[in-house]
Amino acid sequence: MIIADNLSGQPEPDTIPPTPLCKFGLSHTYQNSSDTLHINSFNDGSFDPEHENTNLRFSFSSNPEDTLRIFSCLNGEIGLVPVQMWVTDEAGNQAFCETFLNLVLPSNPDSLGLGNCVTGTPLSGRISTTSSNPIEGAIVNISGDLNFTVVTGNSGQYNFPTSLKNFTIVPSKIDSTLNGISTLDMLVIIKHILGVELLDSPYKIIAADVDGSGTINLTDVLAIRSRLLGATNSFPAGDYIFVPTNYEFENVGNPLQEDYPSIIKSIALEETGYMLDFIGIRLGDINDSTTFDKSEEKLRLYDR
Ligand SMILES: [Ca+2]
Ligand SMILES: [Ca+2]
Ligand SMILES: [Ca+2]
Repeated sequence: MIIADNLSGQPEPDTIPPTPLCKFGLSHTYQNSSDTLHINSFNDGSFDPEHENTNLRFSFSSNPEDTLRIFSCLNGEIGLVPVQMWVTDEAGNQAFCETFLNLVLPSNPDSLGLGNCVTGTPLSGRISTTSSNPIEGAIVNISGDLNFTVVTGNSGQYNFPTSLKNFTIVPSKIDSTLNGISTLDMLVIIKHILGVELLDSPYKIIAADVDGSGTINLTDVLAIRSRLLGATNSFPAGDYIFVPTNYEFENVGNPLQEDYPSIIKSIALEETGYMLDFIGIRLGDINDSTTFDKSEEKLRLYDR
């Protein structure tokens, strides 16, 4: 609609800025290491009040020509990037709205040649048993700026293809077999309960509390027995408990009473020296006799 001026018959000059409407966030999965996006992708029905037929121009900045922007995962543009969408009407009036772009790596960055999309050092760590043997087939989930799931290979190593500022690493492993669990483990626990021979490491104590009760008693022995007899294929506390390798227990003789960590968060890394290794404690295997099949095919999963 054009408003006519009563005296001159000329249209009134347009002094009213457009009403910018941004999409609430846009997600883009990299197809190449650098992708070009047009600002129009962010428009969600912006309009010009009282000048419906005006041609609106959209731009990333106050310069109306600034319509294209190159995003590159090589520059570390991964995750949330703030975006301003400027709207200019024919008379040059401007307004903008703010939104964001979520830049994600595809689920198979290596195959698309995006393996170089790293900013700094990729995250990697090792998961091993209490006696430093590698734990193969542990599932390692990372969440934060990106979400990935990878599986440790036969060296116990895991790698995330990029470094992240904010993340949480959570390992897990399910093993419903009796691998490493035997009557010998029951015997070791019984000796501990009787005070004949106390378990000599915090990891062994955690391994012995298979019902997760926070204490070691006959219930744990019976749970192992029940599993050995085939009555169950799991423990109430799970199959594995993971503890960051460089975590120092406050009381090595009684770790069950403290709130020890089982994940690694980026915010805590400055204290821990950027160590991303874990010790995996096989519940019920107190004498650390679990073996890992080295021939098992390595898995590498992303984005699960
Ligand atoms: Ca206007
Ligand atoms: Ca217990
Ligand atoms: Ca054992």
